[in-house]
Amino acid sequence: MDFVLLKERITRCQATVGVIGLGYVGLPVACMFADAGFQVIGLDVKQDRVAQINKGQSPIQGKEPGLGELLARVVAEGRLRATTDYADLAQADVISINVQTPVDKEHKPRYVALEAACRSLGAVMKRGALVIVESTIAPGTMDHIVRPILEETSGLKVNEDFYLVACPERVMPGKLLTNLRTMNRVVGGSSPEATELAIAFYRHVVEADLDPADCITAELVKTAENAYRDVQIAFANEVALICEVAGANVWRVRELVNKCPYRDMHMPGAGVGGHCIPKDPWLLAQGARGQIPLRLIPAARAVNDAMPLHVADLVVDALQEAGRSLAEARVVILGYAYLEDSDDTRNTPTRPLLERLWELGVRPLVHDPYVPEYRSIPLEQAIRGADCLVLMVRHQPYLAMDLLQVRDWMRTPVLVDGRNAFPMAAEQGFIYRGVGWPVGKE
Ligand code: SAJ
Repeated sequence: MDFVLLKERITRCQATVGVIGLGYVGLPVACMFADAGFQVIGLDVKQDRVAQINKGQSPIQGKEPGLGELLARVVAEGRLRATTDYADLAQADVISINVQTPVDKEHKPRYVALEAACRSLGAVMKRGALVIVESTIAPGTMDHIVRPILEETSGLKVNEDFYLVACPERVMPGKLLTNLRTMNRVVGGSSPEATELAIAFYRHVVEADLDPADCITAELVKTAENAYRDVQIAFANEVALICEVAGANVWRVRELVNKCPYRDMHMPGAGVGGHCIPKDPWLLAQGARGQIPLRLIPAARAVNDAMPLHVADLVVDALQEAGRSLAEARVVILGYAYLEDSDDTRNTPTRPLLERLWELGVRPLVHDPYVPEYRSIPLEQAIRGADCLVLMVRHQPYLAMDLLQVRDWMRTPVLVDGRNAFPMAAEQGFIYRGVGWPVGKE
């Protein structure tokens, strides 16, 4: 395997690049390496997505500044082509794998897509290729799953016949291209040569640090950085619950806690959604291989998963004060996406909230300006005649509402605030409940 030749081809952008998985991560990756000057072959199993991309149209909904234009340009220039056929990757020098790695109901990783990608790639991969896994994976996955499958299906041996690297993505919906350029990356190679090749590769698009490591370190960093965030959010949520009964406003408490050096109390809220934070703590936990008792990570997940149910309790409490029975109350949920000004609904906290309210006999109406199935009713029409608004996401159109006008549209002015979006609502005549707000003096 000619390390020098491959490094030369990568450095000069002469390497052929394959990107497996053209979703939220893979598509921006494919576009950015095409834009850097590489010939890129994008592979996805969804024929309609491949067709859309080959027409220069982005299949990604929501606001992704620059992605649509970049995709159209690199496709028009012939630098990016999408395919469903793995045989098209046979000549690829560098292949990046960006497929989803969810966890199941038992919080165990579901590697169906990853294993399928490795098997299909292994069957066609050429000798001397550099394979990079960007998906977030449990510590040990490269060694126990990715490497064995690639070796078995290719007949090649890692570090002798091909290079293997774990380089977990760090992107957020709404900032995909910026994140890929500006966020530091851990480059975890199966050998120092693999790491060196991957750093030369990423140097073409990443302006930030490219930190060399081995595979297991890269797997641990990515899952730990997101488990860190989940634990921090859970701490803020538990302090919010304490504030409600103790009679203080958690937002003032948080402000003053964070004036103390080395504190960074996160934001309490209606729950934790998305494709990263609810999942990655379980991937990290998997790395313990059942050999140590894990208490903090599962507890944090339980605290955060309970927040939408707490919001349901606030709804019940507020309607009781307003004298509206649950059966008759017209409850409107504002926000189905998991994150502000995004259309991404994966693991949205609004779903368990809805399930809980249904159990209680409430039949809420859901509104979300970015999610197709919930944006057909205009906001004013959704609010008119309502007895309770439940703010779950800080979408800009909600923050821009004139609450006095909203109050006049409603039958009963009740506002339950899951994200501290309307701290002045009580002064504006609403029966108000907020996560972390004092429920009322004893
Ligand atoms: N959330 C809170 N309180 C907080 C922060 C977030 O309740 O203090 C909730 C959000 O409402 C949302 C969920 O948690 O429902 C996740 O929010 P997020 O800001 O973490 O956004 P994500 O899911 O897109 O996470 C990504 C991750 N980025 C990468 O994996 C590269 C995460 O590591 C980042 O920290 C996060 O973006 C970010 O910084 O925005």
